[in-house]
Amino acid sequence: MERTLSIIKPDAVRKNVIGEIISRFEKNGLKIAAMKKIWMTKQEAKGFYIVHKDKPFYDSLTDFMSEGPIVVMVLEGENAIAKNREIMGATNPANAAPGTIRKDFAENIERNAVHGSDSPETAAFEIKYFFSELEIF
Ligand code: RTP
Ligand code: MG
Repeated sequence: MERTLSIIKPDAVRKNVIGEIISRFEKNGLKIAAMKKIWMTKQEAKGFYIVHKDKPFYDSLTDFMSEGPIVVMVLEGENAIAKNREIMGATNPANAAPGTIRKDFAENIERNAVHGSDSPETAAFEIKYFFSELEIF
């Protein structure tokens, strides 16, 4: 069993599609091992996306991720990291496959509805950023 961090981003929370997104994870065999709704400060968003600190989109991305509440989850299952990214679809919704979350709910390459860890190392960092081991079941 593998764990990954998933975020429903501010654009999707505002669209009122939290349930529809979670349902796609469950239908694909991923289990919600932990979940909460939070509102990050700009500083907290910058800490979360520290790997992107030198990218041109870092400032805009962290403004977006702190503009409203988000839902953070730990998803658990076989190949959870890859499976979650498959369900999410490509970063840019214009390139996302039909039936993926980003194809159906993302607005553009930045306001793209969901986040998912991209490796075991980032998953470990990202899960710890939001959850204590005592909150994950
Ligand atoms: P994520 O980390 O959110 O799961 O998305 P990802 O792996 O598909 O994309 P990544 O390259 O890690 O980028 C992180 C987030 O930054 C925003 N972004 N904006 N304006 C741009 O060119 C651009 N590129 C990326 C997106 O919100 C992306 O999900
Ligand atoms: Mg990424």
